[in-house]
Amino acid sequence: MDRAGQKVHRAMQEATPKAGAAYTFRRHDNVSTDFCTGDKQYCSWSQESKLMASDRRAGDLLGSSVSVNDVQGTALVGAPGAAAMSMYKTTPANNPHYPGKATSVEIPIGDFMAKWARSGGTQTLLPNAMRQVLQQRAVDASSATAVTAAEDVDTQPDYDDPLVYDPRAFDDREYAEAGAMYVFRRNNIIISAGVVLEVQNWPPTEQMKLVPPALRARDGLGTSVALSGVTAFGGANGDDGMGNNAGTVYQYDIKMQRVYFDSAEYYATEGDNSDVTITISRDADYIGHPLTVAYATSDLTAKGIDPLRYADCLSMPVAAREGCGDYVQTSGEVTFAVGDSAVNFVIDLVNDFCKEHYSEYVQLTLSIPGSTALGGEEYYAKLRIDDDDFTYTECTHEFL
Ligand SMILES: [Ca+2]
Ligand SMILES: [Ca+2]
Ligand SMILES: [Ca+2]
Repeated sequence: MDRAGQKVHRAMQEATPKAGAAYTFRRHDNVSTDFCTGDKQYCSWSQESKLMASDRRAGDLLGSSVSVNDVQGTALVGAPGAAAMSMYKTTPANNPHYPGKATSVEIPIGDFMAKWARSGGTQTLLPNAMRQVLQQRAVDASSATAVTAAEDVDTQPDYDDPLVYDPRAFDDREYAEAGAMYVFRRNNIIISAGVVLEVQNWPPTEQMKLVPPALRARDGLGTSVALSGVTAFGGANGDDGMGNNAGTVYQYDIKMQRVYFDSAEYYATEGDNSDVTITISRDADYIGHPLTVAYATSDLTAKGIDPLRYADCLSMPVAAREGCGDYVQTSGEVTFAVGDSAVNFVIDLVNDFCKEHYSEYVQLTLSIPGSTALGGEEYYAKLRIDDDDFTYTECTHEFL
């Protein structure tokens, strides 16, 4: 702006435009940080914090909806523009990853669902979104061909981008605008004998990220949110479950905000430990309530086998164990009874006589029963399995 007398504002270019944020403010006595208990004229408001998603990306629109429970110190914030992401904060790759290497398998589910899951002989994490995108690509490609055939160069869309034509190329439309909900948790005020020792504060990134398993591109989870006690609701008005954009609402019990893995990394030694016990704890706030949490393992570098295979392997001499992996895939639910501050689950480990160069890692995740793995540092842990076979040779069989 060049108008005389007007200030010119210039802002830095943002790295993540429209990622969004939510701000918290606190009302306090205008000469101290104490609660304002007198007349309003003696109160003032201060900004406490700026809340942002740890995996923020441009266009997430975090803050499109907000709900706060001031008593427990929880804020639920919607980000309807967020793309669906893996727990490693990356957008999953599109399938098939490698031309010619994808294999079609029979899926033991109903024909209708199976058609969703198979798009051109491929499987995908987000089947319906994949199908929509493939259909859209076909439309794009045929309209581009038609325009080219008519030699009407002026109206030809910009199809320089090879993504449009290559069915195997990465296409972020498969994951766009799925939406997400983030739970932020306040560190509460510390008061001693009526004196505020430390004012309440909010860590700037989320305690947990909530994403339901059925979420797909353009569902818009977090268009609206509501929090009542520990019950959280999130609207996803683009959900197609009951018809195109019919919408849906998800409900969560977020007592999980007070639960955590005891350790970021557990460890065990093959041979020494036939299993490893994983402890999950919770803080005192909800100890008067029972709480069921779900847990699961997944392969990082370690290879998991199922319990049937494990039974086979256990019946073989250690020297003969081939294709027995490193550990037994484990998932389930465990319940904190009233008064329990810790619960356990056990992962069985496999011993063999194969030397391995590196320690193996297993990913451990927690979830609210029915949800996907929760996002948030306290809900992720790793199990490291150390090899004990340094006096043996490396094995050549598969699935080590
Ligand atoms: Ca061993
Ligand atoms: Ca070994
Ligand atoms: Ca191994």
